[in-house]
Amino acid sequence: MAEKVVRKPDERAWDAASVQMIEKAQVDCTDTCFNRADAQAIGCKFGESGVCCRICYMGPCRITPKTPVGVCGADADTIVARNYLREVAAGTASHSDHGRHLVLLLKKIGQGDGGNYQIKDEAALRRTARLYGLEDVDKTSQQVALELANVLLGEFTSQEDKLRTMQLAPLKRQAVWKNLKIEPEGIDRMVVECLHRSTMGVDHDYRNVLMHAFRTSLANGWGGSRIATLISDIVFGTPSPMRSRANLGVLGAKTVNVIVHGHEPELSEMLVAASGDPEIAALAKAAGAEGITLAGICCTANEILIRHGVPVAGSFLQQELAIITGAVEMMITDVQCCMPSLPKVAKAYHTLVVSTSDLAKTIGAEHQAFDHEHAYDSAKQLLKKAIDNYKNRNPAKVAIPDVSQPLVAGFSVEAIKYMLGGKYRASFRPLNDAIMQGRIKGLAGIVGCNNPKSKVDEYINKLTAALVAQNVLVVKTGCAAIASAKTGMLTPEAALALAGPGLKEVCEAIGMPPVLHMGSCVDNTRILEAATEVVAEGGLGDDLCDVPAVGVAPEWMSEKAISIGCYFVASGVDVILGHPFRIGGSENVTKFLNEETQKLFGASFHVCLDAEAAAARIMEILDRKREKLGINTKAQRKLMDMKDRRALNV
Ligand code: BF8
Ligand code: SF4
Repeated sequence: MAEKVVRKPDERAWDAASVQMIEKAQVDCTDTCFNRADAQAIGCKFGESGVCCRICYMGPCRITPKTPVGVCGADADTIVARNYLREVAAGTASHSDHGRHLVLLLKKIGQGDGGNYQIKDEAALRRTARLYGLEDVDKTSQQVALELANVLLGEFTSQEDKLRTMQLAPLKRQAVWKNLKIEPEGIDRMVVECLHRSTMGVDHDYRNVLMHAFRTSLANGWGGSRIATLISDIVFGTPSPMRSRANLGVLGAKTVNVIVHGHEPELSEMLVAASGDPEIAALAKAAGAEGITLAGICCTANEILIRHGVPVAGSFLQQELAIITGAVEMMITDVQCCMPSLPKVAKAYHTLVVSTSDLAKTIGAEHQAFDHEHAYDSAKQLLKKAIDNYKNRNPAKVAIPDVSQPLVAGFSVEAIKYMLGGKYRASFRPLNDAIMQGRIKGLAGIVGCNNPKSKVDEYINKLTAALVAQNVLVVKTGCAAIASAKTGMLTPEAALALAGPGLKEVCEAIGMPPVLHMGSCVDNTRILEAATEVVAEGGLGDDLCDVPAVGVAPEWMSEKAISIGCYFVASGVDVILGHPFRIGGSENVTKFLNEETQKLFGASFHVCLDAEAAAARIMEILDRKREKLGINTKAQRKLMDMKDRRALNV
């Protein structure tokens, strides 16, 4: 039997702040996901390969050489495909429910009932309304907001009509979906159908099951998530590049530290506003602090970073480590990626963990439901409580790592267009030209989570550096973006120093960094939007699968990442995974997802276990696409080789 391995702190994380806090956790005898991951290392092989079925109570059944089918007769293909479908359903549901909450907020604003929430970006509202074919001339923003919200609510509930948001994709891609009969109807209907199809005795043909997984994921990427991004931009503002800092060193030694953790921007936006309230500043001073520091963890961090420049305390696997600094007065959570361990970790310190969504309660956390009708006051109440807790900070337990890096983030498609073409000629033309000339080889979206099974951030950062050096423009979201931020790679200066000569030349000419932080995980749809702009601009094919672009999820862990991976592949973008799905128990399912999808979508999944293998595979894919487009001409290759050699002085 394999032996359990207990890894040293510097084998668990790449950045110095995390390593320091993992060491401190050991001194403080605090449990973290890192030692729990080591304890769980010898996982269940049936679960891992996807061949455990718990769908009905004749089981649970597991597939072995002696028992090749379950009690009902389901074989490995059926069981693996059904389990996979349920993962995609959960990932889709998470992002889409987030989107739904924002639609409901937009509706309230449209009804004049938004309380402290308003339309921040009128241009984004009208632009989006027009995307959905709504007439906005001579209408107030409130009227447009209400009409748009009603249309978007229909995207969730539609029983017969196909999703309207799909029409934002290139026409040729829409035809692919139509021919394959995977255009989704309402988002909610897709998720319900996943559960129906995968219950005992329904859909047993693994291909049919998996095609519905792709259909459901499209309802996420071109539905729920896209809607979440569109409305966030309308209500909270379309992001544009701004400077900030990332890592645990952003916490203040003498300030009241409040961390907002989770995903939905309604809460974090109001906390940003309330943290600037003079009354809050005065109360913090009266409590003996120099002020208040608001910082984010996980995707909510990305949301307020890209719109307000609020510093990022850390990514997903730093949520416990932030508390272990001993300097966090309050951690406020809403939904998704908030570990149930937080109150237990907090017990060893003075941190108050407050949950705010009725969807998400945790034993040991104080629950204070966020009052959307009195959002500003509700946020202020939370901050006041945090200030009150400052007196309980125990200096003997405080150790804030002196580690943080500067960054630039907030590259929405609008912002990229503006950078590329200027205010009056905003367009993707210069990017397309650079790709066609071979100065930029292609685009890579490096996205997704961290996973304590591997050394945090290592794969993400090594891969980013390797791709940038080979003239690949890298766009990022989620925790993968935070990983780059923590290395300093999100400053134009640092990234340019790593960039290959062609990419460097283009970025310097345009004034654009070679690694672009585009937002949170729902903002992966911005990557699809950017790829759609590239297609629309012309010269690089007429479908997303023609564009030299890939998606990568190096250290993924969440069901949301599975759904994202599926909608990328179904959209025609190859996806590299740093570790495989739980499908190894079915050769057919593995072959379908990793090979056959190429024929259907022009893209598939590829598993590359380390950054070196991933970089090589990505360059291969980009090269193949370039060849197909006819832009890898010998003359261009020779020119680039000469330029590369000149830049390297050889
Ligand atoms: O939604 S990247 S660990 S925080 S799931 Fe979670 Fe993964 Fe981070 Fe954002 Ni996305
Ligand atoms: Fe077993 Fe079939 Fe029930 Fe699954 S659905 S638990 S394979 S009997």
